[in-house]
Amino acid sequence: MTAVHTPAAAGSASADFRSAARSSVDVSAERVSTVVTAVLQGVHEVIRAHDVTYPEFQAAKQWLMDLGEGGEWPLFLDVFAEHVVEEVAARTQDGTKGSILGPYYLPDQKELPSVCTLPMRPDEQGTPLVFSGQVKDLARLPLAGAQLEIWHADSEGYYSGFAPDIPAGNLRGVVTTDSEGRFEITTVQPAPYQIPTDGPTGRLIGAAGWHPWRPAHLHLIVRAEGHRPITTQLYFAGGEHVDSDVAEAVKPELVLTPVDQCAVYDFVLEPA
Ligand code: MBD
Ligand code: FE
Repeated sequence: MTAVHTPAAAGSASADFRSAARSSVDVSAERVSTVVTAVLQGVHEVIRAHDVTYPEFQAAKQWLMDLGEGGEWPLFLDVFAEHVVEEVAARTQDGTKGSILGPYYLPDQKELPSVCTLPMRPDEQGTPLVFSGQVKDLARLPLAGAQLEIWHADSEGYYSGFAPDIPAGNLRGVVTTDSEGRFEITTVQPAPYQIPTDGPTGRLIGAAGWHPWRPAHLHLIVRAEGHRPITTQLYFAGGEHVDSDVAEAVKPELVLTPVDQCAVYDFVLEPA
């Protein structure tokens, strides 16, 4: 299970993000000043409290330059900061718990019926996994025609679109629920994800003596008309790193317990 990730592969999350996220938020000067001042005060405080030296400051500057040049800003921010943004968003969210989007989402994937198999290579490796369930509203009434965007790593921890040699769209799809809000998706068990150890994010993790792993997970965005979409992830009970996710994105409500390679999960969406 030692997947070899190249920084270049992780880096393409950067170009993808840039093209997808051009839509800018309307932010007042007051808001910019408030938030940016607070960020800078935090940095100043750390420098004072820890007696940060000139060589350390220059090394940090060099590392930040490497992070940008390596295209790893999306990876770094989604691993180390997104979980707190999600925590704040979750303060007003009812229904199924959310989790972070991460750097490997791609829009416009293959549309699939309620009972389906995700696009995969003819010789796709890995243990089969049948993931089924129902999408419901807060009153637990089924949501017919809901959409589940699903994407996950392969049995070596690689994502299509971000690793060489994996066909576009592999292990990604947009599934529509049936008249009872049900779905049944056949795929393969993903492997844990290792942050590429040879890029700037991995070098930082190594330098700090942390571990670079996320537990195996399925990514989902679940949408239904008139309802607030939910971005989440599902994990596997007893899996490696479930209790020590480097991205701190595991919630107890999001852990599946598969039986005979079948995992069941019902999603609950709140009104928009
Ligand atoms: C992942 O697969 C992921 O989901 C996140 C959030 C960060 C890095 C890799
Ligand atoms: Fe992921």
